[in-house]
Amino acid sequence: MKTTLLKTFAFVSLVSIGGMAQAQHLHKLLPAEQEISLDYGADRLGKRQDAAMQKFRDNRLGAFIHWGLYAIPGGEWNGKVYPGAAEWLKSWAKVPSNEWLELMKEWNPTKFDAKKWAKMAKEMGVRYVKITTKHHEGFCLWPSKYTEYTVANTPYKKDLLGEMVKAYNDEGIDVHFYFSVMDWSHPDYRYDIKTEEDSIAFNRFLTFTDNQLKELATKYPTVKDFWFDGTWDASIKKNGWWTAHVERMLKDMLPGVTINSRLRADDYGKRHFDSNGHLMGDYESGYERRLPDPVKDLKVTRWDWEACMTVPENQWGYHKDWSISYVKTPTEVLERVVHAVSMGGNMVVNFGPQADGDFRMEEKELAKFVGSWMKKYGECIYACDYAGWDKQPWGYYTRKGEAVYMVVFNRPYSEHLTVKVPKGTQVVKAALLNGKEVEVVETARNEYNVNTPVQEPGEPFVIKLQIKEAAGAADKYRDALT
Ligand code: H76
Repeated sequence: MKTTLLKTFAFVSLVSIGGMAQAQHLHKLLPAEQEISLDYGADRLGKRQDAAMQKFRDNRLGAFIHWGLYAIPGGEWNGKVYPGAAEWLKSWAKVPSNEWLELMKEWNPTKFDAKKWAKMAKEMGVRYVKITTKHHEGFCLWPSKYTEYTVANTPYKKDLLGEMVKAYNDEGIDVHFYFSVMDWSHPDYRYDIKTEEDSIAFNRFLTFTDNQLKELATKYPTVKDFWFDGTWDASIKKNGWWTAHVERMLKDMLPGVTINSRLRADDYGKRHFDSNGHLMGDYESGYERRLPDPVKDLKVTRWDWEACMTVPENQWGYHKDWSISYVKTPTEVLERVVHAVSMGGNMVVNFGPQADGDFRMEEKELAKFVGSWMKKYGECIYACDYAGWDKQPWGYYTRKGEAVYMVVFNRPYSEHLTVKVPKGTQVVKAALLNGKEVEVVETARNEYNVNTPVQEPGEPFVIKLQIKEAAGAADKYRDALT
């Protein structure tokens, strides 16, 4: 009996991950007259325009923190190192929950210093941090009164989440909560609802989850966002009403709070985008470890979105051996941040702290590298958006009002950067961010050469273009993209 259960569990987990990787959420908009009526579909059309959403958007660069019991084994169980995501080790090594949760006895991050963490984030230039309050394993970084599997029942005892919220907020950094609905520690969790018993148990589980969410919203009222994960199972798709209820409940409790699309399923179990093709939640959160195609996927500029990325191929929690997969260079990480912003999205870079509360060397170096670049060039990231210009091979455009930023990753041998502007747009001036002017030559209608400055160092750099547009030019160009 036990082995069968475990096998089923491992199978379901693998299917879940496979399904996630391939999930292509359709967002085909139906003509208005063909729309069907939904009780649990999108509650809004188009982007949210309020100040809290604008802040979310303007932040642009965030950090993810994946921290839980999985940091202790760091990808190794009984002498075997598993190459899969470290935070899924329980599943790879088929460890029963009670055995896994024994790790709580070893949870004592003596080097943890919330202020240091917040300083590191500040120096990196991130404007927000997404923290795993509870990952799939079920272990809570806050002293939840609805389960015994919390930090309160470890040698560390203190409220880790509370310390983090305070420290980040003190540095002026927004805190977002990651929350996994799927909970491997809870006996009432179900992957699917097949019997009356399943349905009764799962309803108890949903009440438990509501209680935990209300507890988080009450204890930490400065939280700006809930980012749901572990919401792909049939049990949740069959309870779309509950996802709509959670969104409403949190928005009633915390005015302005933002919620990711991954929470949501509609009346028919359609996720992220409802059966009429409208985004549910406030921003699309399907871009995990991948980005939209810079040429084909520009429809993403119709809604807010946030991508998140790992530094190795697929490690979120701490894994002791990063040599088993490709690890991105700091410049590659930076390029993804710029790429996301150039397409009107946010980027969240993941960190998997060690069990002792310190960060691995590679992550410290990465944070420093990004931070020193952001100090010089952050003007092209914060509060910037999709520019609507044809992408060129030298890099990416971002835009803020009448300023278009060229973020140059590849310098051509010719030293001329081609810029093609939409009809009715003129480049008036080009300069480095330190104010030094750069030569611009009009080479054809709607086309310029911007000459790269010789003295720039070998790092990606930014040229700011001041532009002039005929009224409506940008809007017209955007329309043509659909
Ligand atoms: C699959 C999966 C989860 N989603 C990512 C954001 C990580 O938390 C990973 O474990």
